[in-house]
Amino acid sequence: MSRLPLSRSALFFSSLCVATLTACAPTSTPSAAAPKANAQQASNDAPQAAPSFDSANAISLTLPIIQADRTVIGQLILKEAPGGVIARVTASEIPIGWHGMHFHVKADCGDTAFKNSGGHINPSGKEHGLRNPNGPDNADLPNIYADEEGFIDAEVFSTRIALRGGIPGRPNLLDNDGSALVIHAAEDDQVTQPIGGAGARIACAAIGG
Ligand SMILES: [Cu+2]
Repeated sequence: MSRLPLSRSALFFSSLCVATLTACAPTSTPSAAAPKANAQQASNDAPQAAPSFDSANAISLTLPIIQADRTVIGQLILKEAPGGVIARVTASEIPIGWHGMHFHVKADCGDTAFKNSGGHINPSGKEHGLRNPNGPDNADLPNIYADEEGFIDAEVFSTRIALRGGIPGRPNLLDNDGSALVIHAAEDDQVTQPIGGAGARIACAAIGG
């Protein structure tokens, strides 16, 4: 399937911002505003479902993904599910190949190296890596792949985080300082500490905060 050239893709994203008032800003279902009080609680409890999950009032967020030069190169959609969070990533201008991706502790994509987003969300204190017998940490996610034209279309699911507070074993992405989805330059080997050798941070989406 042929893909849009990068310039048209960029136009698509900017058009999306105009066409839908919510496409380029954090949005949430007002009645499902995430409680702040129990955010980022440390717990070794097994991941659990949100109590009395109400799909009609489930939180859904649409957020811009930016690269180092501040341009918007894609979109992150987060959807609350009874047992975790679904994350859909669409992006362009990503170097071909596999890339590590994690949830970092702060909704701050303000510096070009995206270091302001901090380290991994990890109140569980587990080691990094989906293939690590002493892991994974709360931030860990599968790798995503950018095709030969630099496009990513991926959807992943994590049972180790949440979009509201108060769920044992699942820290809230929407706590007081929010969080960030960070895409790295290289593949995450899912074993090596602390980030699987995934290298520099090349794209970032601020979540809440
Ligand atoms: Cu990371």
